Amino acid sequence: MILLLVMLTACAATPQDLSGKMFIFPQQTNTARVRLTASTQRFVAVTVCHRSFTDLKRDHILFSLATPSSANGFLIFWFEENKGIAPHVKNRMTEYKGWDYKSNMWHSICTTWDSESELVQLWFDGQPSIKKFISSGSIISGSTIIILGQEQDSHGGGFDSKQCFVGMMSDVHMWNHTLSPCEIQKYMDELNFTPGNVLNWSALEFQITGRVLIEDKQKNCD
Ligand SMILES: *[C@@H]1O[C@H](CO)[C@@H](O)[C@H](O)[C@H]1NC(C)=O
Ligand SMILES: *[C@@H]1O[C@H](CO)[C@@H](O)[C@H](O)[C@H]1NC(C)=O
Ligand SMILES: [Ca+2]
Repeated sequence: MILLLVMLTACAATPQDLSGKMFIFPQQTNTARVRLTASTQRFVAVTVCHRSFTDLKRDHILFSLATPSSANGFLIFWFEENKGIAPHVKNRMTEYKGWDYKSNMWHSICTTWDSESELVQLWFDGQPSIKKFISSGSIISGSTIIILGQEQDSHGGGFDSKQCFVGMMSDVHMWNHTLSPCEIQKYMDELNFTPGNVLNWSALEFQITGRVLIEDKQKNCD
C-alpha cells in the first residue's frame, strides 16, 4: 500500500498540493531524495524557506540547488560541530554559528540572497541573523537541479550518505526575490503568506527516488 503510494507519487508530473503534509526521509542512504521542479532557471535573487524535524547529530543537507557550473549553486547546510547553518551561493559560503537546533521539533529556516548587494541573511525560528557578504558575483543561472534529502557534489549526483537528511521536511518554498522581514515573519509564524513563485508547496512538482514518504504533518491536539 505504502509502496504503491510512493510509485504513484513518483510518476506524478502534475503539481500537487502538499499543504499540511510533509516528506519523510526515514533512513540514511545515498539515494533517497526528492527532486523539485522550479518554475524558472535564472535567479537575480533568492529566498528559500523550509521546515525540518530531525534527530541527526551530524552534518546534513537542508536544501541543495546545483547548476552545471556550481554544484553548490544555492545550498543550505548544517555543520554539527559549530551548530552552524551555512548558506552557499555559487560555491562560495558563509557560516552562521551557534544556533539552538534542538532535536525532535520543527525548525523554520529562511535564507535570502541577492546578486546586487551579494548579501545573505537567514532567519531561524523567527530570529534574523546579521547580513553577510558572499563573493558570489553574478546571478545564478543554468540548468537547475533542486534536491531535498541529499547533497549534490555534482550536477544531480555525488551523494554522500553521511550528509543526507533523515527526518521530516515541510513547507518548502522558493522565490526569485528577497522577501521582506514581515513576509518572512508570517512564514515563520505559519500565518498567511504569499507562496513561493519558484517552488510552491501548495503546487509542488516533484519526483521521488527511493524511500521517501508523504504523510500528514502531526498536529497538536488541543
Ligand atoms: C521571477 O520569476 C517569474 C516567473 O516564475 C518571472 O516572471 C519574473 O520575471 C522573475 N523575476 C525576476 C526578478 O527574475
Ligand atoms: C501556489 O499554489 C496555490 C495552489 O495551487 C495557488 O493558489 C497559488 O496561486 C500559487 N502561488 C504562486 C505564487 O504561484
Ligand atoms: Ca558532499
